[in-house]
Amino acid sequence: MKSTLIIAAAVALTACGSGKTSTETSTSETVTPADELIARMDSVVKSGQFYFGHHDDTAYGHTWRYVPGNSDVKAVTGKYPGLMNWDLGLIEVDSARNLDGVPFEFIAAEISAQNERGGVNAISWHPLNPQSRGNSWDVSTAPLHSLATDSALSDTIDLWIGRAAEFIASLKDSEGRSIPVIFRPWHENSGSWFWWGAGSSTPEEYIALWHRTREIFDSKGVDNVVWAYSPDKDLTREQYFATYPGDEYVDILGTDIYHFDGENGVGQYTDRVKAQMPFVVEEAQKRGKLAALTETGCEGLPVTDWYTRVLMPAIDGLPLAYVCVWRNAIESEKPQHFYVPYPGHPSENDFRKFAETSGAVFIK
Ligand code: BMA
Repeated sequence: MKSTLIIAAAVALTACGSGKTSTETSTSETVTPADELIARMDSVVKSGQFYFGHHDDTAYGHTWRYVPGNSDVKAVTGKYPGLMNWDLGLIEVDSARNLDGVPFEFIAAEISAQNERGGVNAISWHPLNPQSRGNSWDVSTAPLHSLATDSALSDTIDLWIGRAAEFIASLKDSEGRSIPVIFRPWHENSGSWFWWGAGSSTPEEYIALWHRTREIFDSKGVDNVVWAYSPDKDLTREQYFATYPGDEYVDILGTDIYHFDGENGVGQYTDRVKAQMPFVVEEAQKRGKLAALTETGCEGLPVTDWYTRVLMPAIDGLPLAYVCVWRNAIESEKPQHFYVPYPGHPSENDFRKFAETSGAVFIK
């Protein structure tokens, strides 16, 4: 049963699911699972808090893989992150496992578990290059230049987007209800490292890809998606909006900004967040949308008090729906590729202090 409070909050909201604006919303309209998730995040923002997110949180950590209930975040703070991110890379070719080896069945089960505990799920997607069949980072060809004229290519992309849509539509809780998720496709497009990025597409081609994505989801009746747009760092307001799909397509205005260069990079990271997030927040509020720091983190945490000394002041005062850090890869594969401390790491106390004092939402 949906709670009346949530429904009331959802219909009262200025930000409404799937790119709707307040004027298009009426009390007679059905409240979708996406509307409910937006309302839930909006009330967290209004209470001065934000969801703390971690990619692949319960799939693996620094020293373990697929241990039921495990989480590096929980091992250190006693709680799960309020938001978990998952990636659909390789779903497009019907693989049973994603690009980091995580089975899609496992992802679906963990999304359900996170939903049951009252948490939020977000989904990113690193699909193959549909022309070369190399990975997302293969920019040797630029498929978006030919999408409008190459029907074999557009058939492939449509099939791939359709598979992502079907996976998301299939996410159900134990009572068979749709689980709302944030979907953040075609991310970091202002950089040139992905085949959909600035070096491989015009703004018009990029926007057309977003519209195509939405049309395919809509044609399948998918109503459990909260749509997030997330270009990268160092953008002016004008650059940020040059590839913006439009208010009818987006629910969350995000940005991905990472900390590089350890202690030497503290000032640069802070400047980057403070240069971009305030206008993202301002524009989100103006448009009746949510804002988020959709990806961030300091790889390997060489700045051991990064969470309280760098992240907290950088985002202080910004009404964000969530702040998500990237994954803790298993040590034997990528020893320094982790973004939250694991038990025994010198950042443990700092991360606990962050969890207790920053307003970040963690859950039991
Ligand atoms: C990147 C790294 C990669 C990973 C990809 C998708 O930033 O973590 O190792 O394959 O994200 O999760």
